[in-house]
Amino acid sequence: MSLTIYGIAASRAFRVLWAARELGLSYEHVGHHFKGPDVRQPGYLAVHPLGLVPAIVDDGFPLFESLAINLYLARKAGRLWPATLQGEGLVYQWTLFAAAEVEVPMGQWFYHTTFLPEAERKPDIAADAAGKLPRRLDALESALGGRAWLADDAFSIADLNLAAVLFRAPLFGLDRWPGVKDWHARCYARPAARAAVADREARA
Ligand SMILES: N[C@@H](CCC(=O)N[C@@H](CS)C(=O)NCC(=O)O)C(=O)O
Repeated sequence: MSLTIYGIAASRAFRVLWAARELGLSYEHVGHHFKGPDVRQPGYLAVHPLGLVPAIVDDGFPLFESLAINLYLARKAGRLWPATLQGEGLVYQWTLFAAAEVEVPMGQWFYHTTFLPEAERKPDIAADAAGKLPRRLDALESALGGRAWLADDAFSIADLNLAAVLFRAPLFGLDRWPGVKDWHARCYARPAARAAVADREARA
């Protein structure tokens, strides 16, 4: 039984490292930087054909796409996985919502307000992204509707995947969405999340 997780913690590998900690998995962490050169080597390209991070190799089985990796690891461990079929449907819904609806505007807003050097920021891209996020946060606020978690009644991989994609949301500001704000804080108060954030901040 061996699991290798590729990608520095200060990247989307953070999502997988958080999940692995939540699941109590033992793993080897290979902190390839997404800027290379390790990710350009044929050995790594056989694991992730685009040379991006993260990726895993689980007992010889390579897999990429951070949120898909998390679904796989949770399903395999039989943990963070809802007991009901409807709960499972919600795991797919919120994971695809994270990838298809939230990741791009969240990332563009962060890049063009904070991350890029000022000269490279494009205010029109930031404004467009900032215009898209409220409807998505409204949807999440109403789905939570006073509930603690997204699927069934327990923290699941649905919460982890969406909260991980919303890592920068507090910077955007969540005061208009108190349910989302509390849910986000609940997710990041978990010991596994705190440890993964600490690794990320250490740029491991
Ligand atoms: N959808 C992919 C995105 C992977 C991705 O873009 N990773 C970044 C690091 S966070 C990367 O490797 N960037 C290097 C590049 O674009 O060349 C996932 O979630 O795993």
